[in-house]
Amino acid sequence: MLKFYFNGSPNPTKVALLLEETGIPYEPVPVDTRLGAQFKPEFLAINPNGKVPAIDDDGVIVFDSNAILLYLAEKTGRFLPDDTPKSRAELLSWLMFVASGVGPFFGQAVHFKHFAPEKVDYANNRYQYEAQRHLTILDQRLAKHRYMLGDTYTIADMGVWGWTRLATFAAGESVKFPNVKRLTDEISARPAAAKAAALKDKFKWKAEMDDEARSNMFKHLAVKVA
Ligand SMILES: N[C@@H](CCC(=O)N[C@@H](CS)C(=O)NCC(=O)O)C(=O)O
Repeated sequence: MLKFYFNGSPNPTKVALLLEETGIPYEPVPVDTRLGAQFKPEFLAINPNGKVPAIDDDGVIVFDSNAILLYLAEKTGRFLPDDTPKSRAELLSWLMFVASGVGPFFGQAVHFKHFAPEKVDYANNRYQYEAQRHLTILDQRLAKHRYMLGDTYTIADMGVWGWTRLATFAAGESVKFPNVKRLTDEISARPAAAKAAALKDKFKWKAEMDDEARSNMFKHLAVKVA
């Protein structure tokens, strides 16, 4: 059975959504990153990058959330746009936009807004700006199309949803993106999304963001490289 290495954060949750949408049987394997489980040799053998999500699909290993979305969508033939060069180009473009833009910039926006041990105005402003810039691009796209790729719900929407369900946490209460909210709310109302979001509640996790958690999640605190 497919093993799904995960925690309750955005990148694994978008993969949980696709697993639930497709109904693929899977065994969830919790990786408590606050306890440093991502650095155990057995997990690094699955993902040398030491991050969740990753899957082991009967010996086929895939890591990085958007790679997993594409792998599973292509394997099942589901949640993909039309099989034309134009549609595939759009899928790859928006999926990579999520992978290289939305994910990393939202991740840093959350870090500097909520978790950085010291307040750094420059970094906070830069990543808030970038998070909001990416949201603006998504919002403009969704003003013209029901879904990211047009009329069909695809893995590009799932990739977006993983992060936009936390848009307020990442970018602040005062930031309003009505079209992004419409899509996010529509997906969140799907039974598969409720199951994906609830998956983490079946396991026990370290709740405190204390010195132990910081030492596991923010390894740079212990070294001076610049
Ligand atoms: N590019 C990766 C990023 C994965 C990622 O950053 N995962 C976070 C949770 S959302 C993680 O495992 N953090 C633990 C750590 O950095 O030690 C993806 O899209 O899957």
